[in-house]
Amino acid sequence: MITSFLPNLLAHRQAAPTSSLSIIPKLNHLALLGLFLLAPTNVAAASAKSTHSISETEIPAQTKQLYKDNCAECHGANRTGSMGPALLPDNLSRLRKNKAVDVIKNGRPATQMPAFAAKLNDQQISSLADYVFSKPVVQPEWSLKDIERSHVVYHPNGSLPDKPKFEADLKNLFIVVELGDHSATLLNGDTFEPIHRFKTRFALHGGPKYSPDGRYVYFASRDGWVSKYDIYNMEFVAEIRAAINTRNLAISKDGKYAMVANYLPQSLVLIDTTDLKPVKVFDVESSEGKPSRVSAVYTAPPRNSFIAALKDLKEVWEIPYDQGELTVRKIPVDDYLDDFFFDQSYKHLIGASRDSKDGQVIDLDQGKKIKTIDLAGMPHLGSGITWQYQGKTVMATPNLKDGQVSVIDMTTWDVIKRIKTKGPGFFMRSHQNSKYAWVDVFFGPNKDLMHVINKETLEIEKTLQPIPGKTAAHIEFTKNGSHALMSIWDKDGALIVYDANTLKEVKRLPMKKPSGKYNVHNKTTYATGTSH
Ligand code: DHE
Repeated sequence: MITSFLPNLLAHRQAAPTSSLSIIPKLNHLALLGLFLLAPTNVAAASAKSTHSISETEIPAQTKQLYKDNCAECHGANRTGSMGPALLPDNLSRLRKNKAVDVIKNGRPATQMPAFAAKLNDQQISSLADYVFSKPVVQPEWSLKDIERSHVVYHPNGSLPDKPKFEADLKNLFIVVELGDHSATLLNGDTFEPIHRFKTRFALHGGPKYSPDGRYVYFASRDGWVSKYDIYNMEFVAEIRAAINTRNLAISKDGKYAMVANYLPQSLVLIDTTDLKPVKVFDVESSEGKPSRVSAVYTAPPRNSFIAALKDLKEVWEIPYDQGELTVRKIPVDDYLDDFFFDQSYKHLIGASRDSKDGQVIDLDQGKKIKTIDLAGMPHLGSGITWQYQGKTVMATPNLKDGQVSVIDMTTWDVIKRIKTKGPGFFMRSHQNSKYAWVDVFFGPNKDLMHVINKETLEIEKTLQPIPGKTAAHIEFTKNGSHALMSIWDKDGALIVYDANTLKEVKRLPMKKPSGKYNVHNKTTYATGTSH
């Protein structure tokens, strides 16, 4: 609901202090994936702003003992996570206390989180919930040694067959992330038949990223786990925990590196994708030593670099990986910029200002701002797409605060149209072979609607309502653009396949809150209609 989810979401666009504490347990093992307790479950749960700002020093000793006796084994003695997720305020900022109490009391279905109602009384459960939301006293650490200790190789590189274990067009496969029970489905994009369903780490975030040949897919979880999955063999091959609180990951154009963006510690972690060994940890701080969380990291293929958005510094970082030294290029900007979009040449970066009043165009070669774009509705640039309109390239972005899609001329950077929608949207998609762009109405009473915009007229051609009352979101097209796949964001949700021309439903697959879906061809070719 807009009233509940938006404050939280907007809060993420604003600076907030990072928590503190100590520790470092050693982690591993995929088999233990179900042991998760209190992290985000759904967008509704994400809705409340964290009300928990007490310090760990205010927590009674009995509560700490209760935690030690009942929780520490899975969640780490110092709450930084172990087999279960980290239970630190920043990791839980998307969760309400009453939901936390409910999970402790009743357990979490489909995981190994047990119910404590028979063992602990209401007061004890409530005090444990206070504890997990309390600010730790000592700054948590996750050093290179901790990262290395977490590293697991299930199948050494080259040990699995190179021939896929199934018949399908390997470029028209989809990975569908199902947040509802922390799973993913490998889907055939021609037949729309699931090929395999498997457990993932808890609470994945950001799009999974493919190797250039599409054989491997890399996932990042909010708890810092990076997993490499071999699609041909349908097996995880390696994992590593890069941080305590991670945002997303990006893969280099040559597929050799993964870069992981983190809030806690404030770092970027470069990983060799062969077996996920860490290569380098970049402490993210200004020249004066002021640290910053990293909002997200992006790959810039034509530049052979990674580009990072920083939460707490007015800088954009570019890290080229083709020049021997991994030197950071720090580009000063005149505002905190979150949520990036790049033109197809990666010469220009469009960033949203934290105060949400505008977007800024940065010329990456010159390293300076060249234009301010009037985007008052808080654009979600990460969801931006481009297409050809009347002989010029335009980009379009939904807005997180206003019910409108902004269409921007990418030569003049003027907003040429604001398409009114039934509410703020989160994800927007198209395909170069489709005359339509799809945008959801993620927030508010009309969350069950999906608009289909005609790219030639810039008007809404049709508004779909697949399941009244259930959030319809996140479209991705098949390789040739013939079909559009939609998510119904519900525990008892679905993936709905539409004919992308007639806009008629052709198939419905039950799924557990399918958050996003990712087509191998569209992603590995950096297609214009989708996120990169
Ligand atoms: Fe996301 C991608 C930031 C909340 C689902 N989200 C991204 C990316 C960024 C981002 C920067 C692009 C990185 C990438 O794909 O590698 N998201 C943020 C936030 O700052 C925000 C508002 C707050 C937060 O807690 O992180 C946020 N995001 C959410 C959610 O609540 C969503 C709806 C549910 C969830 O998964 O937690 C959500 N975000 C997604 C998805 C993508 C994503 C499904 C991948 C989109 C794609 O198709 O590429």
